[in-house]
Amino acid sequence: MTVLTVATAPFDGQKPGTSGLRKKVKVYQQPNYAENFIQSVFDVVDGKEGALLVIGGDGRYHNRTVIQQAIRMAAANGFARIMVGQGGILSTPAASHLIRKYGALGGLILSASHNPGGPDEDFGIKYNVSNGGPAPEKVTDAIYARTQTIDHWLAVDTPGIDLDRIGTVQVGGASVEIVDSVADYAALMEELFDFGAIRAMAADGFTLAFDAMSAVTGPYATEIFERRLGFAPGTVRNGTPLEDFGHHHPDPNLVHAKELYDLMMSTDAPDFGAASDGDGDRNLIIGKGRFITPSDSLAMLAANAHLAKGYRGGLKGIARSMPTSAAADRVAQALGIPCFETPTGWKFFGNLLDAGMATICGEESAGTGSDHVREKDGVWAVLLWLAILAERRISVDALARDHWARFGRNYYARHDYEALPTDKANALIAALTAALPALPGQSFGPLTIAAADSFSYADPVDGSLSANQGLRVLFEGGSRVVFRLSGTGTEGATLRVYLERYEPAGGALDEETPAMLADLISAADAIAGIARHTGRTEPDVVT
Ligand code: G16
Repeated sequence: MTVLTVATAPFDGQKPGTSGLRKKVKVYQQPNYAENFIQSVFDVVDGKEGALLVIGGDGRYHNRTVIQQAIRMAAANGFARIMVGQGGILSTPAASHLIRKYGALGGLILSASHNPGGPDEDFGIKYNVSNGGPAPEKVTDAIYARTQTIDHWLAVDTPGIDLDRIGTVQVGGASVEIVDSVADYAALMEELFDFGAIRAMAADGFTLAFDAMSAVTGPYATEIFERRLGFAPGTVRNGTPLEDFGHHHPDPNLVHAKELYDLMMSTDAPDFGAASDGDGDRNLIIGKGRFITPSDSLAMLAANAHLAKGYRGGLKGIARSMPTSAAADRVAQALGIPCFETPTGWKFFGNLLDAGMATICGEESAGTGSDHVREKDGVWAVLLWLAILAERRISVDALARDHWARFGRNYYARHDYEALPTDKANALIAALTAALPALPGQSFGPLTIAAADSFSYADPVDGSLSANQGLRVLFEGGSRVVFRLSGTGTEGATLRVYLERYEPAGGALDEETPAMLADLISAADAIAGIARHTGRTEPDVVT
């Protein structure tokens, strides 16, 4: 075998964000760019000799090119085995499962998640560690440091392999296994959920619409929902992964999954509607005539999880990211289990899951998951909902009303201001950070500020500290506004404003969310000067 040593120069100085390194495809197509990042990963991980590496992606444009190169590089860097999803396809949760099941050292996941794909759109690479979860900050910091000094990368000098043929081939000293992208994941789902009960509900006429958004979950959803659970052919929509996601934005929210939303609000609505994103880790849940916010979904799943086979023993704890609503906290309290509040980013759940301190986790950004893998998991969330409905045999709307009648309701919305000039967004955050100490006691319309701070997190397992994780403004009565800059955008800066108002059980539980949040929305602008700093008077996306 010939190993090429290619001279290179340090990177563009950008730090990988919450989910690896996301950039425009054109950036990734520059000579040495992807190679520099991959070599930097390999340079900082120990134990490559003789180890297994998992590689897969969401099928977006440039996926196959980078996978071929990653295989050559992994072989040259000493990995003995490389496991690749057929056609280069692995959903993020399926990749997490393969890493765990086969004891891999780690995995490269090629995705820019819910961001659009295509020659002018986005690409990304993320490294997951041996527990199957995203690399923790100490690892991403080390990768970043290495990108600043890198001067060469290694690759076996060999043509590309056939990524579509299942089987094992040799690349340099490594054996490369092309595996079925779905089989192991589907088997795990059958362990966690009583497929017979869901199949019986489907046979009784319960209907489902699942929008795979022309992204990675198509093959998973078709196998599980249509073939194994017996939902009608056509249940899975947009089920073929496309390199440009059919020109859509594979983000399962009310803006980008509008067709599904409209269907679910129509008289032809099936009983259950769901969607997942580019790489299959996010989920959108809509019942007939009833949208369930991700924060509520976490709380409702946690309250009912014991009805599903894999969770009969109950939950050890719940974890949610800070901007996620406190709905889950009330469930944890009722169950007598802890609820952890972590910074945004799935990687912060890893230690809690590994330590057995939490069983279910969730984020307002449409992510829900459990200790079955170390990523959020879109198809899993749909299956847990279906398993619960198969036991309770009520509608999504009835389940939601029942939940709010018991726990109260956290009205919730997120306003996104996208593609802002970075300096303006930073100036807004800096000014608000400076103003925080003076906020308590000030009133905005009927709302009075009780407390304001910049969120920091001390990991209860390893004690590591993460500061500046979002600005929180808490009002008397439990309402809240959170301001934070996105870590996943690829164009300028995105300001996220998270709005939450709590109505206790017995209160106004069935009102329209925008009306319930109107005072908070005005207060948020007055407090942060959104229009003044950004010139924007309306958010680009409301979810
Ligand atoms: C990623 C992380 C999520 C996190 C989200 C935040 O999601 O995996 O844990 O909640 O980013 O995004 P932002 O920083 O833009 O608010 P994904 O689905 O893009 O991998």
